[in-house]
Amino acid sequence: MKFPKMSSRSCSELEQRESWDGSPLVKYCGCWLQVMLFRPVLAAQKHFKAKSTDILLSTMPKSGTTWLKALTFSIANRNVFPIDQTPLLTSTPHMLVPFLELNVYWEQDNPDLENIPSPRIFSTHMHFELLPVSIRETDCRIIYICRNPLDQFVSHIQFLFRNKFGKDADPAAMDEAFEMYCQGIYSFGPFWDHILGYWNAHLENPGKVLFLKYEDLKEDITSQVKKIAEFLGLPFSQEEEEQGLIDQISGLCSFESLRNLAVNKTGITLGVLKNSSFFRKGQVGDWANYLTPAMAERIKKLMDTKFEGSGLLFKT
Ligand code: PAP
Repeated sequence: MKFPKMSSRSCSELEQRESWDGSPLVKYCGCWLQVMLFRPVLAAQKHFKAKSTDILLSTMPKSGTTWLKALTFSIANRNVFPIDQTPLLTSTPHMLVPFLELNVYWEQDNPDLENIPSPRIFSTHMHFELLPVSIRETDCRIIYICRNPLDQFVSHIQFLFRNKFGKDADPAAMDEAFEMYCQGIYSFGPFWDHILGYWNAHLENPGKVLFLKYEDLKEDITSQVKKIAEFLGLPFSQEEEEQGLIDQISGLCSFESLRNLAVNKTGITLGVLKNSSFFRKGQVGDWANYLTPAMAERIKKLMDTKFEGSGLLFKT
């Protein structure tokens, strides 16, 4: 694999824009990042030392991050915590699986991560091309989940409205956000580069990068839970299957189950985001309630153009 050479240029030398929600963005190696994440991303690139037992969960925001965190934590730790004593009952998935750029390297450039028990599970919204070199060069595994861009856009906008970022939830605000989305100018955009980066990495090395789709998990969670376990080298034994462990994990991590836990109904994450806002509807196709036919057509055309020849298809 060939990767761009990382530079440690200062943010002020790079192209900058204001995001629709008012946050300043910087374009780094073709990826739009919130300016406040530039330093943590560089710190992670410089200092993160991956171990071969590490698991990295990677996503565009609003593509199924919370769900994937709950599932992977449960699958990887199933011999440590019985389902009825899982930390997921009292901690949010985001507390159990920290983001590299938003948690781990947020306050410190070089935190000590050595004593975290294996497997260490981290998450990121970074593009594949921005990942710390050690992640790409060791045997650690990456699980990527993506979601059809129509639902992902709507979910993101509704999340910002719910947390009262940027503009009020009026149609003009939606139009402005939509325009920037189609230009790829928003935090961790453009979606096509984000998705294609991991898709190509998966095609090149499927044993290292597992590529999942939110819609497939909604359609058949059992097969996807098995797939994750097998990818991690932790397949379910026949005895576990007969005991119904896959159903128990799927049930625990389902939208209804997580949403109804007290820990996910109250409190905040990252200082400002309501925990409840991570559980809105959890459906495929909710975009139809928000996007006009013309808007939907524009995103579909973008998908056709950008994903042409990649073999990537989305259920919308
Ligand atoms: P993040 O990237 O900011 O962490 P993320 O968890 O990817 O957010 O996105 C939240 C979306 O996943 C919400 O979608 P919606 O706005 O269309 O409703 C949320 O409802 C959905 N979600 C959260 N947990 C689950 C789950 N257990 N099953 C299915 N969908 C879920």
